[in-house]
Amino acid sequence: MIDKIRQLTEQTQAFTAKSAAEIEEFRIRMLGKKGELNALMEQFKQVPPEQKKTLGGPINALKNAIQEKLATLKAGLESAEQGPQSDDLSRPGSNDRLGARHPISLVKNQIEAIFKRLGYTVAEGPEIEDDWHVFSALNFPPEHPARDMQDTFFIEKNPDILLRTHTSSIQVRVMESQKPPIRVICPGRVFRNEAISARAHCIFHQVEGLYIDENVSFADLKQSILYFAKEMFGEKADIRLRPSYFPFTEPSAEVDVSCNLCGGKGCNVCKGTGWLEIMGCGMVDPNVLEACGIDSKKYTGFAFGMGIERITMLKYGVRDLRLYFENDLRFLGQFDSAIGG
Ligand code: 2U9
Repeated sequence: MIDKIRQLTEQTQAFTAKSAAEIEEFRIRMLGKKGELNALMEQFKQVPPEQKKTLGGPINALKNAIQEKLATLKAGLESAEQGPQSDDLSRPGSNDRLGARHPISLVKNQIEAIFKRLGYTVAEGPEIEDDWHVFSALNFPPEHPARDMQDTFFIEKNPDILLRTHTSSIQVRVMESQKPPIRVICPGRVFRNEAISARAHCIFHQVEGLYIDENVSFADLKQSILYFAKEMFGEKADIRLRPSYFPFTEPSAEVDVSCNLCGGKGCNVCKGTGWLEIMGCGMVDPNVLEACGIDSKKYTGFAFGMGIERITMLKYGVRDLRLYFENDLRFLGQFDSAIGG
C-alpha cells in the first residue's frame, strides 16, 4: 500500500494540464467517489491497527498534495486567461478603496497650508525635552504649577528631562538658531499628566506660531488670526479677543471665533454665547526674546497656540476626544473625502 501511495504522490507532482478539462479529469481520477484516494481509504480500513499509524500520515500528505496541485493549476490557468487582457490599456482601472487621512493630520495640514500662504515655514522638534526649552526660557517662574509632577511627565524622575507640555519649545530652538525675521509654524504632539475623558487627554496635538521682526504689533497679530479664522471656518467667520495671561506673552489674549453652527445667534454647541474658543495668543514677552538671544529693544513679535483636537472638533463636530485615538474605521472613514493635502 505504501508503494501505491508513493506512486500516486509522484504522479501528482509530475502532473501538468493545459486546460480546465484536464484539471477536472485529474481531480475526478484522484478525489472522485471512485477515485484513487477513496480506493486507498477502503484498503486502509482493512489494515491491522499497528500499520494504520504508519500509513495515516502518508495518505493525508497525498491528499494535501493533490489539493495543492489542483489549486496551483487552476490559478495558473486563470492568470494565463487574463494575460492578453492585462495588456489592454483601454480596460477600466481597478476600483481599489483608498484609505483616509486621520482627521488630526487633515486639520494639521490645513493649518500649515493657511500659514504657509502668509510666508510661514514649518519647524519640528524633540518630544523629550529639557527644562530650559519647555519652561525656563519661556519665563515660567520656578514655582509654576506646570513644573509639578502632577501636571508634567518627567523621565526617570529627573527634573531636567521631560515630555514637552507644549510645542513652544520648538520656537525657543528656532529663536536660538535663527536671526529675525522669523515666521514659523510648529506642529507636534504634547503630553500633560491629565485623566482621560471626552474633553481631555494626556496626549494631544498643538500648532503654535511665532512671528518676530522689527515693528511687529498687536494689530498684525489680530489681522493674521482673523485671516486664519476665515480660511479655516469660512468667509463669514469673525473673531474676538479676551484678555488672558500666559508666562511667555504680554499682553495675552484668548481668541474666540463666531459659532459657525448658529451664525452667532447662540446654540447648545456655543452654549448660547455665539462664540467658540479656538486659541491663545499674545505679544512675546521681552524676557523670552532676551533668553533666546534676541534683542528685545530692536525686535518685537507675536505668538499663538491652538489644540488641533479642538479645532477638529469645532470644524467637523467631533464630540468625544477619545474617538481620535480608537482608530474605529466607522469614524475615520467619514473623513475620506475631506480636503486637507
Ligand atoms: C515662544 C513665545 C511665545 C505660544 C502661545 C498660547 C498663547 C496658548 C494654548 C492653546 C490651547 C495651548 O493647546 S493649548 O492648551 N496656547 O494659549 N500659546 S501664546 O506662545 C509662545 C510660544 C513660544 C518662544
